[in-house]
Amino acid sequence: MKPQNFHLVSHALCPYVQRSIITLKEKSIYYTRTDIDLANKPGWFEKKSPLGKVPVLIVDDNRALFESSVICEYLDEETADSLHPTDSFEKAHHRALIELGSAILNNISNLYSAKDKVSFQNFHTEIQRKFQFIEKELSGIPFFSGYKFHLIDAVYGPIFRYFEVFDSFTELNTFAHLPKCDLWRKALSQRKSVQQAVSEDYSALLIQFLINRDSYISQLIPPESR
Ligand SMILES: N[C@@H](CCC(=O)N[C@@H](CS)C(=O)NCC(=O)O)C(=O)O
Repeated sequence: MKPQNFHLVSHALCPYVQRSIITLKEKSIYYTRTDIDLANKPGWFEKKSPLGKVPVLIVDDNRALFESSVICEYLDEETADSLHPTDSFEKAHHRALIELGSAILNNISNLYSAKDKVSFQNFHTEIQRKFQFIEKELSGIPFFSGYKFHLIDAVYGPIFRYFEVFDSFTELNTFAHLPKCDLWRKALSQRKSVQQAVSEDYSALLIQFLINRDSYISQLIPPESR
């Protein structure tokens, strides 16, 4: 890799930021980071990010990339030992399931924003339906395709992290009948890069975020967690 200076514009809870950080860590790439307030975006950020979303990767202080999948693939291509499969179909398959991961993140956002129990349960059913599909696609242990960690693993680590927090105060049991997904999520939760993609107060920050949402899930959070 040519000597380059990487700076990630971030947010403490963002799962798309986390997948970029996991990729940086898996590839041992040095980077610096600035967290921004998404409710009060700085002017310099708006100039770099046409969609107004994090993550943004600033390369050598003057070039910027947005969209987490693009950032992860760029970092992967800039460094040796690709985190994508070499076989074209396998690579395309991983990319397709990465897209599915982004759709699951949209469903999770719908889930925690749902105002009533019925829509909350409907969104959860939709999430489980997608994981039932993934359960059939999972070919490896401990990670998606076996022992090697891939970009697809970097995408699903932050998705599963939501359920660790949800499981601490709900009866959702999302993976109760999905044994392969359950093993996969446990393996990802043990991976250093996945653990280090968030700060130690992640769960507390997420719970506070969910309380502030003032939605159905906010009511499920017990007083002792507030
Ligand atoms: N497709 C984008 C999604 C990124 C995204 O949704 N980021 C959220 C935070 S997790 C954001 O910046 N939201 C601010 C906004 O939409 O105003 C990616 O993969 O990078």
